[in-house]
Amino acid sequence: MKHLSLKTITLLASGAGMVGCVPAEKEVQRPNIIYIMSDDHAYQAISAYGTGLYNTPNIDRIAKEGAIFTRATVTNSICAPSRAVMLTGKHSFMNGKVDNIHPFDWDQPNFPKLMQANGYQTAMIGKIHLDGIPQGFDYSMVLPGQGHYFNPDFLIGGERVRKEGYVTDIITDATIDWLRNQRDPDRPFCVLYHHKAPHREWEPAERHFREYTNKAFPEPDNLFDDYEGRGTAARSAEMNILEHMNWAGDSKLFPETMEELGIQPPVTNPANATPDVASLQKNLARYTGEQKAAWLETYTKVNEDFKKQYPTMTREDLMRWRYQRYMQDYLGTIAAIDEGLGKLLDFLEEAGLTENTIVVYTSDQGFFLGEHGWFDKRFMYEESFRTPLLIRYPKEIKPGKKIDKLVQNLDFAPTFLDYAGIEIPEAMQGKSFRRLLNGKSDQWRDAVYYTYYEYPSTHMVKRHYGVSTDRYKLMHFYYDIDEWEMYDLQTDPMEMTNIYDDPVYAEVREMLHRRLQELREHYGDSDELNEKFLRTYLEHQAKRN
Ligand code: SGN
Ligand code: CA
Repeated sequence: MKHLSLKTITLLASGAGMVGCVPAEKEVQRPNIIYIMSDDHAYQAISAYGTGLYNTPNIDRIAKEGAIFTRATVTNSICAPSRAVMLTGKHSFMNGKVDNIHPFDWDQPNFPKLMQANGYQTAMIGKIHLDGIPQGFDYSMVLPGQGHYFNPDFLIGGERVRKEGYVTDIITDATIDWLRNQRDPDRPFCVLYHHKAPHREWEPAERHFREYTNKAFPEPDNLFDDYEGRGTAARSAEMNILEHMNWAGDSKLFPETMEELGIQPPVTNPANATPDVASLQKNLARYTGEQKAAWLETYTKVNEDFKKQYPTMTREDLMRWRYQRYMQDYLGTIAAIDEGLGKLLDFLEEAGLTENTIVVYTSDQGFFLGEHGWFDKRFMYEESFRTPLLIRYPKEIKPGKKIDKLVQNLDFAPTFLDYAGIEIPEAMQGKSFRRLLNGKSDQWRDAVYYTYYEYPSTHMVKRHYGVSTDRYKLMHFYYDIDEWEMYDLQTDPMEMTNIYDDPVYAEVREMLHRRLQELREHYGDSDELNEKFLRTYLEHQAKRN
């Protein structure tokens, strides 16, 4: 790999076409990249997407001053695999990290390593969720595993350090500090600013739980979905807000309240259940005395209020109450993300970095916010398949741009390399979407491929793979079932009716089967690979039990 000059690189004025060649036409400064990613941040919880659920003024600034992708999706809707895809630009079955269980091989190429080798300074601050020492970063400060919201531990250059405070604020401050004080101002940088929030169990900062426990949010139309019209996978998944969410760990009922009212922890697959009361106790054990006192003051009110209502509540009322509790805490954690982003954007302005810095906001996947009665992700259904994606780069992106092309997290690595003027390795399976952003072309793929593997596991979402075009979706659920589902996203955007056997759609079904097969061949996926990953998964589970 050729090393490029430190501060500047000679690039073709035309943009994307310059990858790999360096003709002497025009000197331009290489852009900086700030790649912001949250964990489980549903696009429904960003006001720029117009869903009317929640206000995110600072995230919206990126869309106003740059571009918003309305149909960005992930290739595998779960945390660690999504991160592996973003780093490597390869599908899960090619980079090997198919689920949260299989190990990730840091020795394989990734985009930060390539940027580092080409004169960029690289930093990784926040949640990475991939075991082992991160490779490709000059500086790393990462949460071990899932990390904690309050007084979290970090691995700084591999050494464990406990930091007092709230995780989102700590990650924001560390990122701004690195940008302000620790980097070499003469070299371009690429920093991964990755939040733990809004991952379960949802613990907002004190300033936010005080405020959010008093708020009410609109319900989705299919909160009371009975899963008729879908297949076995939807009916057997364990992610219903009323049936499977923890009362203590998630809804913050105190163990005494549960006992007094005779409320039992949810019934979930015993091998995979997250303990209910123990979860809450474990999280609270990290709080300082002061943090805990504030927490108790707020959530005691919640418990007292619930105890008064409970005797007369129907199942519907209970679902409604739990949905509100869920949104109060989930959105409460996003409030700190939005504030932090505001601080970062202000810093960029102050430091004169706005013009030449690409700011990307995304999530490792989408999330269900009560749609189908669910929380969590994993399914190829829209809410978890889609992910928010907003990008600002004043030099190349006109403000207020809206793009509905089918981009994926697979495309991030090639896009970043393209902007940095670094050759995109052939082995990367994604495509740079720079030309969609700068308006040079609107040629793009017409279908995307998806895989999901982690089953049997927490939430019990069955193994599946599928294809989606801009209008239709076909999915195959396999392993302990063999079922196909198909949806028309235009007539049924909430995916309530499986039309796989509907004769009206016979031709569409054939077309989707063909596209699915083509994509599986194109990306190198197969039933044999599914078998291989299933075998190692089951071996791992057998060893654990
Ligand atoms: C934990 C969560 C699950 C979540 C997985 C994976 N339970 O087990 O709800 O699906 O992580 O999430 S919790 O009660 O322990 O929070 S992922 O984002 O890491 O893939
Ligand atoms: Ca996640």
